Amino acid sequence: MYCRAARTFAKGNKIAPAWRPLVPPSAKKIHFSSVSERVPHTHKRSFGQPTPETHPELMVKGEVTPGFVTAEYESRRSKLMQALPEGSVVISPGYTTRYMSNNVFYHFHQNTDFWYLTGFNEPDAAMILEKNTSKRGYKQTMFVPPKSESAELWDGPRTGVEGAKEIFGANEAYDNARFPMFLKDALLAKHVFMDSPVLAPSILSENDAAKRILDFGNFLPLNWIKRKQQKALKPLSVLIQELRVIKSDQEIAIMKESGVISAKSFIEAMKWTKPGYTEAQLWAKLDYECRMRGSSILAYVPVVAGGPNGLSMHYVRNDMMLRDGDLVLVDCGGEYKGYASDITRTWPVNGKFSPAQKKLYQAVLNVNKACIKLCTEQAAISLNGIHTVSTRLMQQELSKIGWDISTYDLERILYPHHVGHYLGLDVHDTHDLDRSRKLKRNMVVTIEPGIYVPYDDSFPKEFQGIAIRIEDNVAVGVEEPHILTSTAPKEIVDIEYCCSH
Ligand SMILES: [Mn+2]
Repeated sequence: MYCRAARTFAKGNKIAPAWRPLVPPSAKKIHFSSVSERVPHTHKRSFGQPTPETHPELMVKGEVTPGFVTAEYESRRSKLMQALPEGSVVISPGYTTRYMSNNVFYHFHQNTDFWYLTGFNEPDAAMILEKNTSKRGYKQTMFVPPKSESAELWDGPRTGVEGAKEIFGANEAYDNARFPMFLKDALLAKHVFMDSPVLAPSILSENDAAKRILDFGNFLPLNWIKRKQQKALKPLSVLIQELRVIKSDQEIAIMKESGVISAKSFIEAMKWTKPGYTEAQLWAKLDYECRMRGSSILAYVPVVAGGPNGLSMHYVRNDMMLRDGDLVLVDCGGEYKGYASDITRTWPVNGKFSPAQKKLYQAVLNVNKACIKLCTEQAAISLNGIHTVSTRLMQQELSKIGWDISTYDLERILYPHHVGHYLGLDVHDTHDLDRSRKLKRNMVVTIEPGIYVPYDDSFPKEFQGIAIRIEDNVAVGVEEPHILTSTAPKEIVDIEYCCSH
């Protein structure tokens, strides 16, 4: 990790830091006639993200991002713009770089709405779409970090203004420093669709000029509130989420690949687990196996919870030792070509379920399988509907193993979360859309019933301290559900087989 402070110093004071060798002016005149032959073809033109030119092993000609061609992005934008009234303008910013501490930045992750519309994967970009009467139906203007020798020396290659037009379909593209000027005009349109800049760090919230235009000082966006009251500004994200909630066939195909990769990493993790290893090591194993198969990153901080650690829904410290006789609950998934997987499996650390663990596990598994069957258009049911079914089924399954439980205890203590959520570019995808809408073909949802038994003597002693969740990713079909994560073992016999090999 380099220190950005040195760079700021060099810039601000026009003095090169001491450690940078001084190049005598005469050296600049040296001309290597054979330079172009020595530059690899992948570096003759450089970009801020993979392209078919630089990453032929990953992309084919015509793709904007791996797996997705220009026409797919074009259709997303035109669907959005067609639905808007005449005189509409869309202002969509990407994320800016976010920091873990001081100068230490996180791995850059794009704002998924912006990614969905553009596929552009550099920080500090923005797009303005204006509805018009052209054949395309709209004008696309992009603002991107410009090509810059000094900035690229530090941050790596940028795609630049020309690339934004050539690859990302922009009618016009500009240096992002010019964005505030265009923003000022865009805000004058009859209908302006944009989200509050307080929701995410972007060029809207970080650029001083843009902040002034939005009157967005001191965390009090005055003009924002005024404009909202005048109804000139309308929320954008929810419109994009309406498109995102139904996946294209290509998105489903990529999500299937994503599911297979993450499922395989679970198989390898099960094979590898042993008492004495730590949760942190198991986390590293899952990360390694996902990325070795093409995931770019884990889609979220995983839960790797040995024994009673699984009783906390969002246990992500993952810093304890895995103990003989405990189960380990793992909620983890890779992100592949932009799309998240979200799998949970629970398996015995020593490879063999105890009789009590087995009984409770089978109960949860039966609920998981019954709920997955409901993920069809024909069942005419919503995620909320499936949740209701899941609590009823859980009660029945528990009663089969001799445990009669009140609905109150089940819903408040033992199974306190929802059976599932939408899945896509985000793990909790299209989060503004409620879960009461009927499932439609090519929606992708998770089904993840669980049971968490605290150390409380009003519950059977044999089950206390056990946490089990079984989560799959399901593409909704007309008559049949398509389980994207079916290759991750979940039958007791398969898990025990896997753990013993
Ligand atoms: Mn989930």
